[in-house]
Amino acid sequence: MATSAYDPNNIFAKILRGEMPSHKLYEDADTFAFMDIMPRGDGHCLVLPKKPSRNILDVEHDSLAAVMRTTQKLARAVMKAFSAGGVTVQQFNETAGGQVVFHLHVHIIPRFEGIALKP
Ligand code: DGP
Repeated sequence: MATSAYDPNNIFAKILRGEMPSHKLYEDADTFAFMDIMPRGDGHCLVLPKKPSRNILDVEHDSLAAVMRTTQKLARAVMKAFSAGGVTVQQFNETAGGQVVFHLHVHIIPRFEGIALKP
């Protein structure tokens, strides 16, 4: 799979190392979740594996499974917390795929009937 190398100085790696602040929502042995700094809707948050992975193209299966377990847990939690009618789960890979920060992350965005996401 032809992807670039993982850059240990990407912004999410710094957040994981505690070198940059974040609004933490959840943490376990394998994953970390925090609020998105540019929310596309109320309650927009991100789930990351702690292990370095650039995106879905290079992530190890155990790490990916852990991210999806946490994604399900948080999707249920934010839907309840925001009394949302649904939830959008999104994930971008490489620049052409819309990825901006190159540490794997999953977006969780609570959704409300008739309300579009901010661009
Ligand atoms: P993408 O790689 O396209 O999935 O977008 C990266 C997302 O990360 C975008 O929604 C904004 C968010 N983001 C970027 N920098 C920071 C940061 O320093 N802190 C937080 N909490 N979120 C960030």
